[in-house]
Amino acid sequence: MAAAATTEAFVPDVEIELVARPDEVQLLPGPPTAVWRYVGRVLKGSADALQPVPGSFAGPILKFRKGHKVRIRYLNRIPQPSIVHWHGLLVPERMDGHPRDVVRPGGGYVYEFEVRNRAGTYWFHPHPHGYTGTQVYGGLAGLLLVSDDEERAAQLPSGERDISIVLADRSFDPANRLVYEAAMGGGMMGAMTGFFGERILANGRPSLSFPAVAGAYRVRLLNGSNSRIYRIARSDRKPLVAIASDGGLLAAPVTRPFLVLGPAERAELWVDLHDESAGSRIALVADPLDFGGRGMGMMGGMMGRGMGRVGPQSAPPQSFALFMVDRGSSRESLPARLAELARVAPLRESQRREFAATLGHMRWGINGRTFQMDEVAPHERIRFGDTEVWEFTNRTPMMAIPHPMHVHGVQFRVIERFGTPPGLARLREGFLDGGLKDTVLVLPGERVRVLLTFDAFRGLFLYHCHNLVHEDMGMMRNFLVA
Ligand SMILES: [Cu+2]
Repeated sequence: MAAAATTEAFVPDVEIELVARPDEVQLLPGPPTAVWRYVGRVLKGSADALQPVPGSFAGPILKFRKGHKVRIRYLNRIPQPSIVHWHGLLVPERMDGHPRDVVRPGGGYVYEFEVRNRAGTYWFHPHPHGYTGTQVYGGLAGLLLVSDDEERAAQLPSGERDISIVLADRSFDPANRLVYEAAMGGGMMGAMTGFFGERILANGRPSLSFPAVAGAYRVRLLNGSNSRIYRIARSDRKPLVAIASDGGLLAAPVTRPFLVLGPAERAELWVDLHDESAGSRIALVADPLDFGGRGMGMMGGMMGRGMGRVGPQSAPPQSFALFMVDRGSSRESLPARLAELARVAPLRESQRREFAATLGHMRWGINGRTFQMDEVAPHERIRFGDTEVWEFTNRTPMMAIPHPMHVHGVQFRVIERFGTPPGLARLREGFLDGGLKDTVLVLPGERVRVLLTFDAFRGLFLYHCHNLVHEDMGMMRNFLVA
């Protein structure tokens, strides 16, 4: 197979070895926790291209520049077939981590691609069919940060004031072992709603704290959870200032009372501590996410219970990142403009496709279909170069569950949301729909229209729900760009 070997004509700027392997990490008091994790090393290029995350299962953080040619030698040392997907990156089909390209335990895969994306907070994780949830839960996920000249011009906080946080929920047994399957076996309702761990971890730790100056911080957030949705706010209830979404900088900063971040979504915050005096303690907190029951009928109540069984949906706010201001001050000003983003204009010849969440025989699907390795339905064939409107609908009367819908191979724009039930309308204040996105949370009852242009690569790509329990049960499909 071509991807098992390097290509002679490809001269990488950065070459990395990335190994997925079992390990043990001290996460909680008591015995260490057995995890799977990625470990890596730089074989060629700047040592800054790979930054380990100490004391965590998450990571390492990969750092690339736009335009760089990257070669990654992936080695699979976990006892399951696996493959790596570079979430949000525009790469050729055979570099995208399609489940058909899984490598067996002991095998490897060589990735070669040029970084085409603009600066932003992307990430990487396994993508085998049926095991993605298990493998991500085991610890296999890391951030991939892209930088470029436009970002540099914005002069955002950098160095130790550029902080990356991966949020993920986990449950542990009394011996500190990760619990996933047992909870999944907790019945049909568990499989329908997803998995909700008892603890929220930030970079694999119960909480993070940072000695801070009275200045500004750039905080990158990834929801790396299998199913949980976070509602994120400041402990002092000042509004959040968001500067970037999945696909990089917003055109201009926006303020939000809170952020709603579904699985796989990213956001970047400008955390302003200028007005804080020495001794101040400002935290980012994950609030209970009240889906309520009103406006969604009987099953709304059922979902409320399912999601509220454990964790913050029914628990008090949990602080996951604490800024302890005690080290002087600095002055930074928030740029009024951050980046050039094309206006989302109505299309002249828009091709519109609808992709509906469907439920059949207690299995989630899309338009009534579930994942088949090579199958492409007639409505999943796209002409290369076309711009289209895709409408994701979430209207399953028997089950009101949010679905974070992810499309590979593109960064898209959200055009419109319809049909948000009155009981959930407040959550809309927490979305960053104005930027480039690769994953969009579709609330129960909603229809969300996104604008996509398929001009990056021809080939077979995936779109799916990023609730990994849903994805693994088949709420995933191919589309073919030809
Ligand atoms: Cu889903």
